Amino acid sequence: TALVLATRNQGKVTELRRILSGIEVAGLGPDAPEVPETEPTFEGNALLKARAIAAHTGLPSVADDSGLCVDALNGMPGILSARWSGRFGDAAPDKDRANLNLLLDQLADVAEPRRGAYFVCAAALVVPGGAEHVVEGRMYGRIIDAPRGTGGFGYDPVFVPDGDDRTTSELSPDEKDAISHRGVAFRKLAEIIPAAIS
Ligand code: ITT
Repeated sequence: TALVLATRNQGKVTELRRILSGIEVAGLGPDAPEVPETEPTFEGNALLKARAIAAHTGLPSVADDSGLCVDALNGMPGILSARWSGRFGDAAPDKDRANLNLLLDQLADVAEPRRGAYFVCAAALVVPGGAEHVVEGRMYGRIIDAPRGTGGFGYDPVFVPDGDDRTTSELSPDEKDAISHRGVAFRKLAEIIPAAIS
């Protein structure tokens, strides 16, 4: 194994395997530690997760901390995006839908011109006993008022990226990767990875 993906989010795992194709990656084992996200920034939390898994496995590890920042909500849910509705963990399969419904409720009285939002992804690489890197990607767009599409995960069914009329759930996987916060961040990280882990 060249690299461990320090995430329990299956939507991220699917996308990261695609974006990092060509690099050998492994998922987390069942005994991997839970890492509390205690930092106030995406970068800080991505580094916390990558450091913890690098220490646990002794292998170079990459982590993704990401979220949706909504203009009319002053940047919320931001770093709280995964746990906004109060549901936690892998045992809550309806968590994504609960978060999405909360977002639609909060924006119910917000008119179209004020429904701007962007996704952020911080991508961290930690090599045991070696370097640490963290880079960021963003995708700008707006929140529509009812979910559309079946692809992606999380808030994708209500996010329409700038320059398109479809939600990121309605894009093909390749189309989403080409413009997404995660695609931008991890393509940057992929340029660093070969030298960093050799
Ligand atoms: P790990 O910490 O195990 O990686 P997590 O889901 O808890 O998993 P985050 O704290 O980074 O990860 O939360 C990211 C949340 O932001 C995610 O659960 C979605 O709700 C949302 N999100 C991030 N990227 C997204 C994307 O591409 N499309 C839709 N929603 C996204």
